[in-house]
Amino acid sequence: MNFDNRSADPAAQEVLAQARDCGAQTVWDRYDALQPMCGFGELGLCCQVCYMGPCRIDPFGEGAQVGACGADAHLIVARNLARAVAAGAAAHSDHGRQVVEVLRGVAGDGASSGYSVLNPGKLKALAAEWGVAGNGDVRRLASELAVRMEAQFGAQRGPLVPSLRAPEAQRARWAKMGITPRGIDREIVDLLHCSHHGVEADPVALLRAAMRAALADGWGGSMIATDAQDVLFGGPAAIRSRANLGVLEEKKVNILVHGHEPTLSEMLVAASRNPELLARARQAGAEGLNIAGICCTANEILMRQGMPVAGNYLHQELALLTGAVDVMVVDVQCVMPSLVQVAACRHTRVVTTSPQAHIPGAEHLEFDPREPMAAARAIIERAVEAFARRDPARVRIPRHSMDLVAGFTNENLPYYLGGRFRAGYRPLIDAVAAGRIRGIVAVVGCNTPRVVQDQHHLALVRSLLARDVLVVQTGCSAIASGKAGLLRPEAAAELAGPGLREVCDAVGIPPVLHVGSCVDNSRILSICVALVAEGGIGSELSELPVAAAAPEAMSEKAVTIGMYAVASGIFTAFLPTPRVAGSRVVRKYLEEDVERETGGKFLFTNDIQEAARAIVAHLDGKRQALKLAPMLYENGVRSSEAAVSRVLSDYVPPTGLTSLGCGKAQEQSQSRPPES
Ligand code: MSK
Repeated sequence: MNFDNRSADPAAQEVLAQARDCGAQTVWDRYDALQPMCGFGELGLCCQVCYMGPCRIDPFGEGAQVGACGADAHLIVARNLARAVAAGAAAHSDHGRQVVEVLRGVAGDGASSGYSVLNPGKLKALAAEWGVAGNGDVRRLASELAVRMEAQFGAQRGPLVPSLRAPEAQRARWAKMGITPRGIDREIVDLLHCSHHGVEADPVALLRAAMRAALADGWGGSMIATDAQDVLFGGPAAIRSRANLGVLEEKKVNILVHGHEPTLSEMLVAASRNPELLARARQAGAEGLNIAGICCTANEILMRQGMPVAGNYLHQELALLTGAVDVMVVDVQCVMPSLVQVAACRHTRVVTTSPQAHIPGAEHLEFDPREPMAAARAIIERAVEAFARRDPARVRIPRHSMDLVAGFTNENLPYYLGGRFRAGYRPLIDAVAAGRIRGIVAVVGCNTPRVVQDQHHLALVRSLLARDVLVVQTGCSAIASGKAGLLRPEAAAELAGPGLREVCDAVGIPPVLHVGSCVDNSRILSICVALVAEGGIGSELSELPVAAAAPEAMSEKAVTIGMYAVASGIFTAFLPTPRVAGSRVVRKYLEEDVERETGGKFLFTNDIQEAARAIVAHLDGKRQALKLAPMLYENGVRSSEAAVSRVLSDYVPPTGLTSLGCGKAQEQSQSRPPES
């Protein structure tokens, strides 16, 4: 058994073979043991919102067609989906709230005095946007901004301040539909209320309420999280690193961070450079301290610090099975409760840190943002102690790791795309208008054992690149591309169509841009806003030649992200099909009718080739509507000499960016745009 039916990643296949040999169970084993899964549940037809049930609707029309209360299949499917959206919005937005609390404490009110503002430029820009006046005292400004941001969670009336960044035409659509997001918490509570037994009985009205809550996440909680993190920890810049299990180091103390919030992980990175702690590691026989990450905490410290990524969602157990992880420290979201059992096969300590997330059997060291360095030190001390107990004979680290470049944002992209003297989105828009780049597609989201790990992500991204589509990525999808080498500048020459390759070669960027973690999907919205603002390829998001895809969606947050993308006017392919197949009303609304209202729509499918074809057709349709030039190359052949653009003629690359090609010296590893 070579496990290629479980993962497309050779490192994962290697560790899965080790797991079989030592009898360790992983998510794939548990998933297989659950087959066949409940067909009612898969179709979304099982209702558990009251205690008359659970009720289930017979999809073949022979048995019950309504629940005990009279709810039909369409209402039940819509209610289940709405509740997933509420949970996803709550998770992202609560992450945002935690970071804002830390930002408020920067002024020294006792809540989180261990942090400071590392990005005063962004702080001042945000203060101007939010109407915060100040006398130049950065700490005061940060505190005032945080107070305003906090108020967005409890606000009763909208619109949310960050949602005003959306183009006017898009906001007019929301107003007409009655889905302009008000307060973040209010929309989540409203949706839970509407989907309670005996409240909203119109499935389409419920889906509109779900869109409003999702918008409160995308243009509210998530956007606030991204902004507050950038203010506290610095705006990312293009940076080199490596990804996959091979980043674990046999001779060093390995600490893996996993989850989503960067507040502790940033401190761990700082503590890992502390000479005293390094000396302790050496005393224990280690050559140093190695901090790496899983999932979105990894993306956060990758984007800002260049820390290596050990893997995406389905790698969390595999990393422990290498026997090389001394401590896995987790915060919130996407953390499998199984970690403690898997860690028990080795010497690894699992440490939970959030007051919201405990795992029986794990050590709980509750993170206090007033003493972040103390928490980081305590974790490193535990890791050093665990290293001393590590059995070298049981350490088997797959030799797979890949170079990558990450750290692109809506703020620094103009600099990287336009060069030193033409920073802006105009060169990108010119490349799209001239038919060098077909469009821009966001490929985001999780892994799921329902799909061979990474296979959908990689198939879709490769297929889009070949068709001259620039890809932007976040979350575990970005990590999948990182492991496969698609985040290297060289990937343009290897995989991109000739038009995209010309642009990437000239600029020195990879054809796939890593723009961050799950909350950083807000950066993708901001890129779309900037494209509209620059002008020339659409006056609202729904007119742009852009699309989105979640090829291996697992989390409720993925449903929420898809929902706010569609509500923002973006065509979104969602795979595997979520639990909507039991209702033709829900499917028809979300896959067809909603387009007339928001300008966006879903494609639900299990077929990644169908998704790729539909995305390309969508981009071509948008290009046609905008009367853009035909694609300059079709099937690798130059199709129109007339469409020669001026995009690259006077390009002067930003200092250092073209040196981000892999294999170059480490001191060249970060290219930072000028301070704003
Ligand atoms: S971590 S939500 S598995 S992308 Fe953001 Fe990965 Fe999905 Fe979690």
